[in-house]
Amino acid sequence: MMNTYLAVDFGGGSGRVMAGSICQGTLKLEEVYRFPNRQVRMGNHVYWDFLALFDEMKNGLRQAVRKGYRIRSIGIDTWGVDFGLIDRNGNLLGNPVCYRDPRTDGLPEEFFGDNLVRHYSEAGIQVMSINTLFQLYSMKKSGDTQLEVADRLLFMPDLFSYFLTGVANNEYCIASTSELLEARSRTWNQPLIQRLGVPAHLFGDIVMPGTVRGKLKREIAEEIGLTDEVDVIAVGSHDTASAVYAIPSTQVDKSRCAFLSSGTWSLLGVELDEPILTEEACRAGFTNEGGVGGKIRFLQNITGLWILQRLIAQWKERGERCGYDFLLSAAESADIPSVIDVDDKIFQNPVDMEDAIAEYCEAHGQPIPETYGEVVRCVLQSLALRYKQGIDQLNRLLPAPIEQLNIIGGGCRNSLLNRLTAKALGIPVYAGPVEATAIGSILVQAITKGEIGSREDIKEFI
Ligand code: LRH
Repeated sequence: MMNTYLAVDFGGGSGRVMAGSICQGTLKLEEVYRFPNRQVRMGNHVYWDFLALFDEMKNGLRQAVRKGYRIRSIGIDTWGVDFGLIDRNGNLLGNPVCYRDPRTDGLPEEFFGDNLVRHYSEAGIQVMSINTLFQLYSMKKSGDTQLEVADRLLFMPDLFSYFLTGVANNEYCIASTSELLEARSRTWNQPLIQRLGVPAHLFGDIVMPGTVRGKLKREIAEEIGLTDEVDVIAVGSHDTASAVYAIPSTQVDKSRCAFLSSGTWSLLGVELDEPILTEEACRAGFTNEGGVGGKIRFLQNITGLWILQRLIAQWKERGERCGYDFLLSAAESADIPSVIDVDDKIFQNPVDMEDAIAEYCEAHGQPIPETYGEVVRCVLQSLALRYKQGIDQLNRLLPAPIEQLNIIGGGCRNSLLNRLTAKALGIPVYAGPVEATAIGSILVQAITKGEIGSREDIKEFI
């Protein structure tokens, strides 16, 4: 029987467990289980429901066991920046707060004032109010008592892995999204942590992708019906890091090939060996996030299909007819000139996304999209133009211009958006693989287990 690696991938809207096996230079992939991930508003905050997510993950693992896979390891990836705090007895001190919570509004300006460029030359991270740094700053400011008793800070994939293994550590790629690492040394930025005023002991050992975090706890193995010992492996545990690791081999020189990891967010950039920490990169909103193999993901965080996802959810709640295919074909034939700035704060977490779009268009003297088709067309063409702006900015920062774009992740199924992007960019655009994140996670696990030597072994296939 073939060795199977499980990728547990948590996204902003849903999570899933994928099973992957390497078979004669190809990868067999199956989605074993999928479950929803909801943000819960309670009191003054927006939370993730960690307990429900943990339970659903176990349901997915149990399902994989039932299917008879020979499971060798598990790897966890999630969205960036969010975290949980545990006390010295290993108990979770409250539900992780969602990065869309407004508690960090205005804090980057307050924290850095005029020192932004200097800070960027060390951290290299796009300063966004959602980043862990500002979440901690807001907790500090409000006198959050969790900070007084917290022993360790664990980013979401670290937290899931901790409760699976009992081992607490911080994986490099996800830690890099915090804005609390030094980009070059790839270690904690101690002076910044000191300035922030939170205890240094919160930040633990940084492990690289490919490190075995620990064995799956016996009681969990029993609970899901597993008799074999299984490793929990640190993969590129930031979802984008795993996705970028799975980018297919390309016809053009790699340095001229950009990626767009398309989902709730659009992550647009290139893979580099070393960070770019210049003022120009800072001003253009680029981030130097950690990649698998110590690489740097030099990219922009762009608000992606979130706007469309919210619109669809909202229309569904109202009982309106709005399947994805129907909406895309309506958008295909719609004709509306309006363009929104997808990164405008107004779209971060509005109560009503359609109203937010109307408000934006009105404020900017543009026609308000009325029909489903017009609203969706407006969103998609705005995204395509934003990608064009991102590629132009990349071209100004890199030694040679980008000649090809690879769109990976679930969003690359949106063929209208792909075409609008290709038209805006004027370079070849390739779509796929949809399952890049799971593939990247499974590749790291298979390499760690010694089944393949490197990602190049199956890159042809990808
Ligand atoms: C996309 C993503 C992105 C950001 C955001 C918070 O899922 O990971 O790279 O970090 O979530």
